[in-house]
Amino acid sequence: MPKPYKRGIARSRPVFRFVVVGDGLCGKTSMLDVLKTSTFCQYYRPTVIESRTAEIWVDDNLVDLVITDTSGQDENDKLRQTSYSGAHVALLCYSVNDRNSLENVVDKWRSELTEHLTNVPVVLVGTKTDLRDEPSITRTPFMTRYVPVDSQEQWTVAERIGAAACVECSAFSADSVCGVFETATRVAMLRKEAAQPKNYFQRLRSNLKKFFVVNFCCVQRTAKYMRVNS
Ligand SMILES: Nc1nc2c(ncn2[C@@H]2O[C@H](COP(=O)(O)OP(=O)(O)OP(=O)(O)O)[C@@H](O)[C@H]2O)c(=O)[nH]1
Ligand SMILES: [Mg+2]
Repeated sequence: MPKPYKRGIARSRPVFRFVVVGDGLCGKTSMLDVLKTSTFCQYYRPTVIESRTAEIWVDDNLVDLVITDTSGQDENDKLRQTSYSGAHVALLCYSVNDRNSLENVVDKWRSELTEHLTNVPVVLVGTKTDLRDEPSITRTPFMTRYVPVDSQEQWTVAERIGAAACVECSAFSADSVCGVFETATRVAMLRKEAAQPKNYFQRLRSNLKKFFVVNFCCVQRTAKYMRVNS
């Protein structure tokens, strides 16, 4: 039988909701697979929409994450737009070996996020960094589309879209995948902290409000239970 204090700890853990967006094939699902199972699959399996959970330690806090993986394909635009509700942070992905996907960060994704997420921080994520030094990409400079994106360009775009942070990873080599989610969690924590009431009276008012809401829910639940069992 589970011990009561375990339930207490589990309940007090912060929970943050992330939504992961970006062009189709840019590597969103692979990044989540590595976070959850530490395995990389080289075969492409298109996503429709999928919700996953994960636990992560950030600055000595164990945090629960609920991550919505979306489809980057245009034909799923309508469906994807239903997944934004309740998100604390948006992870906007592009692939460092595909300039088009970085251009779409500005041309497509920025406006979609602005439309559906008000006041939600965005973390710009460059994926597939293992392909940056791939000879088949770097040896074709005459095809400008295939010159990999460098960190400086990434920061310029991050500033342009007002991103809260900018990170890179490779699902293939598992390099910095956890770092991406640690950064996003820190951004969510900072945002939550900033939204906390600052002075004593604001804190007191907010705590009293929480207290009454919780107790009101308990009373309602007890009344319902008694009605059902009477
Ligand atoms: N070399 C390399 N390949 C990767 C990496 N991440 C993903 N891929 C490959 O890129 C392809 C697409 O990856 P997905 O993670 O399915 O892409 P996605 O962004 O989820 O695509 P949608 O679900 O259509 O939006 C797959 O064949 C992966 O194996 C990476 O870090 N390095
Ligand atoms: Mg996917």
